[in-house]
Amino acid sequence: MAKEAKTILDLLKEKRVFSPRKDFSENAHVKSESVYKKASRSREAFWEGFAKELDWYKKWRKVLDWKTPHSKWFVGGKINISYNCIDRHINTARKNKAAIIWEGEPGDSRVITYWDLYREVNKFANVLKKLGVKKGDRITIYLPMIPEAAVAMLACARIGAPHSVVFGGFSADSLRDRINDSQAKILITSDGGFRRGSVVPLKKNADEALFGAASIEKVIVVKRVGEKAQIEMKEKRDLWWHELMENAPQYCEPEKMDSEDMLYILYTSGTTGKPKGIVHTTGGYLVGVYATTKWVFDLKEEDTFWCTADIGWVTGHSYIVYGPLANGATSLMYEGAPDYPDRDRFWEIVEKYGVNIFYTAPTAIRVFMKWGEEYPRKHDLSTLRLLGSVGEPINPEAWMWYYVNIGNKKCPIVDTWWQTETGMILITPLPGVTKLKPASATKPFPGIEADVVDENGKSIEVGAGYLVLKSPWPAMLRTIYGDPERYVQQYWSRFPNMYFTGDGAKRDKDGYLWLLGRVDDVMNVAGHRVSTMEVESALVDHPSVAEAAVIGKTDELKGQAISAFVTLKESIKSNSGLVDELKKHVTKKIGAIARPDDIIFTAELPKTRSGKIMRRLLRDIAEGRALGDTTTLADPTIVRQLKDKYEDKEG
Ligand code: 7RM
Repeated sequence: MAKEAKTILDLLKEKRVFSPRKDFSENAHVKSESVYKKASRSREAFWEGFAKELDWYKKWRKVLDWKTPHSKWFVGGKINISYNCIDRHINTARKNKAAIIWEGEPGDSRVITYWDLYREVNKFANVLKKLGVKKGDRITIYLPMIPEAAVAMLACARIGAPHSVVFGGFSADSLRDRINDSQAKILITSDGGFRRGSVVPLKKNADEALFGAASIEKVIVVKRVGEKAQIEMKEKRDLWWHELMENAPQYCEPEKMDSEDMLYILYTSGTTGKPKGIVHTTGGYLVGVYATTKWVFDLKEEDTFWCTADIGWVTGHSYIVYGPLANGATSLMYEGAPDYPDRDRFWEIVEKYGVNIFYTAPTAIRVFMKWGEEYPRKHDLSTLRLLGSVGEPINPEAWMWYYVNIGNKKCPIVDTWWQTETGMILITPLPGVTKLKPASATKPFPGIEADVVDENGKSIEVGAGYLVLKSPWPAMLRTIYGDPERYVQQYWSRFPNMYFTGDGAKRDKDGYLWLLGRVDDVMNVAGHRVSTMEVESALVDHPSVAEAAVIGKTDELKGQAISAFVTLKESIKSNSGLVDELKKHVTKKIGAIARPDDIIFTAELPKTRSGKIMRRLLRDIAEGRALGDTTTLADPTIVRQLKDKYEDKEG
């Protein structure tokens, strides 16, 4: 316990408060706390106000239809998201404004104006239609961070074909599972992508995934790396993006989507081995991301907004593509790693494009901290006026480092809490009004009813408990694709009439929220969600492994690192070669983000008398704590032996 308690205590001791600067507040979209009161007086009227700033084909009859746990927003409304992200800007002064500024890893770059985006999206929507894609057909996108990824998403949205973007770092097996779960008809990929000077073989992975993914009829391939990747184009199945685009017609009428028509599926890790296909719909999602992009980031017409996430995660969906473009903003997109070719790559990009708003993850900030101030100091970062953080709890030290070294003590930091499921930011400061406390995500966004509750669902005024949401919000997930019961069971069963987030949180006497990390079997590794069960299944899939238990161990840089405790089949002898082999096996099954840092072989795993693996004890062992209560164990000596073994390994 000692270690965990210390971090929480540190948080509780945190006393510094940073009030918004006067010059920032005076010019901010939100200048006064009265928005909170106004929103809580009528949440529906509050969200409706944002909906009215968008373009609808047909107005909604009703803002919200709520039958717990199912919500419908802007009922009866008809809208198209690609129209709202593109068409409505091209008859304004934004026509030739940069919509996407793209920086490739090797240093190539493209500036895509709203007009350019309009042309590309229309043409690609026509390409999809010509290949027989109809409203409702699912399309899988497996691309690097290149503009075509955004074009493909928006083209899908234009014709009403839900996209399912799969992160380019996922393996062939993971891609196959996601294709099969969604029964996608088309796969969009590229010959490869660049990562730290080498080529990620996306097309090769895709080919492998397609053995056993029969729903895919056509594969569209973007040429990104050219000769640097050896790829094979399968006749009749594989088509080049650029060839299809050559003769595609210039205009494609947007599909008039119902507010509740599906916009996308995005897979995320849950507490079982099988990722969940989170379903987002059209009207409410757009209103939610539009509103939060505008208010949380205080987004202005002239801003260059850079969110460093990958498009394969929800942060990329909501805050690289849909939120910024719905606001007519300039969104920066970067293909590569933060340390390639050197550790100042991010700051070089901020300087090169005069980035004003910068949104990244604590794990990246902690790595920058380790690399040292010299890297940001090499560059002029004076254009920055607001910083954001997302993906995991940020520690006060990292917050302060970010505030001083990147923000030059003048930029507010918005620590934004949300999830794939929430679709939009839900807990966050409003930069023009909220007093910041380093490492607190502060307060629910106006109109959001979050609470901290105990085991019985009773609200805890001041203290720690479970984070729940007590009323619906526009961008909330509607269901889990193909598994409506799991939706109810997963999110709405733990506490009656409340959405359970899976996170722990503490509320202080000022009503500020401090996120404490997951309380379920989901790990957070460098800002990525990884399920312990998924890694366990991958390990057990190896012929030498009998049983595996996986835990997230506190890690200074990554937040959590993966430790695996493995029992081998009787005939197998452990050896260091096998450790590497198992790590490789997990990488192959899931992807590099799930690769265990430690693998410890053990003759047995600590289990309760009813056969449940005691992960808490494994965590104690991995984090070097005194062993807690072991009385419920079937065989307490196992833990002692394991602990000795672990400490031997560390020493
Ligand atoms: C946006 C995203 C969701 C999980 C969530 C939390 C953790 C995210 C914060 C955070 C503390 C934050 N979607 N999390 N943001 N924890 N402070 N500001 O990350 O679906 O991939 O992950 O991430 O545990 O439940 S996600």
